[in-house]
Amino acid sequence: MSKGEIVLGCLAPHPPHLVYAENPPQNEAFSEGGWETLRWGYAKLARKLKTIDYDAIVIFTPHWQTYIGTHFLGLPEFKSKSVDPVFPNLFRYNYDLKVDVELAEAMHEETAKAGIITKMMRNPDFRVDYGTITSCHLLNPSWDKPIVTISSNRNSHYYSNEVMIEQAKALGEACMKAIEKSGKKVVLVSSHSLSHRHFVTEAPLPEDMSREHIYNHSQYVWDMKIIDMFRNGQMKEVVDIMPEYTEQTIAETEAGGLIWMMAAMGVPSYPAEIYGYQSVIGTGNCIACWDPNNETRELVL
Ligand code: 2X7
Ligand code: FE2
Repeated sequence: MSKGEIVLGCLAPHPPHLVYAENPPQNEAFSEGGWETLRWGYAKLARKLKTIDYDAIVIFTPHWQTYIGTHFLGLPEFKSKSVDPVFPNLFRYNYDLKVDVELAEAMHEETAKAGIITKMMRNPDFRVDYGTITSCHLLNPSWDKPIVTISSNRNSHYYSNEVMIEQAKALGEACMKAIEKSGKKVVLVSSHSLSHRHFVTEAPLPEDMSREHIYNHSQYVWDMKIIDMFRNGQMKEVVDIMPEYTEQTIAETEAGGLIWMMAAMGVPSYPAEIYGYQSVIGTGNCIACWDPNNETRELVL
């Protein structure tokens, strides 16, 4: 068996507004559109994914929060309705998804070997979070690949951003070992926004784009700084400034997803592909990917 590999790493924000704006048949709410810059960027990245040969999507989500250890989905199928607790008016999504349990178990095993507390989620009634569903739907609307979802252990809250970084690095390296041993080709997804201060009142029509803008200028400047570093292949530097960036912009990087993905990918020094940046209820959202293949990596935006 040949060595498994990561064929792509995606930064895939998950405001449920984006699924709402698409009006897929799985979602019960109806919209008149909105947030096109992000949705069109996602559509372009989804087309790239269709050209890549891969076996599974492995996604790290901040909205499955676990306080004791890191958990992995551990049954072959999860089917239910996922309702966003904050935006039930926008997101009531009927899902039926397949899990690569073999890969999830291999990651669980390597994670335990690295000394991290970890558990498989075997409850058939477990409701999959909207972060997983939104990012996976927008990257692969046909849902024709199995997924592995990884929970976010709340290290930043229990300890500090620095502890979160150490744990996320160890988790990323453990997942990489499992992928290599599995012989599979895997797409990694780090599901989150960048800056995360947001409005606390909703416009009468949520998709009214005349009401959408970044929450404040300083978090916009921080986001642009980070995205510039993505473009320039400075991921080591991004990891270094992550505690300060996260604190200054209350970024959703606090859950550890980006560090996990970068550690698994050996902290890339090549440029990221950028597919778009837009605010959703004032938060900063960037769609980006890291393509380890020199021949297919593009300058997108
Ligand atoms: O989970 C989210 C988010 N990260 C950003 C914006 C809006 C809603 O939900
Ligand atoms: Fe979120």
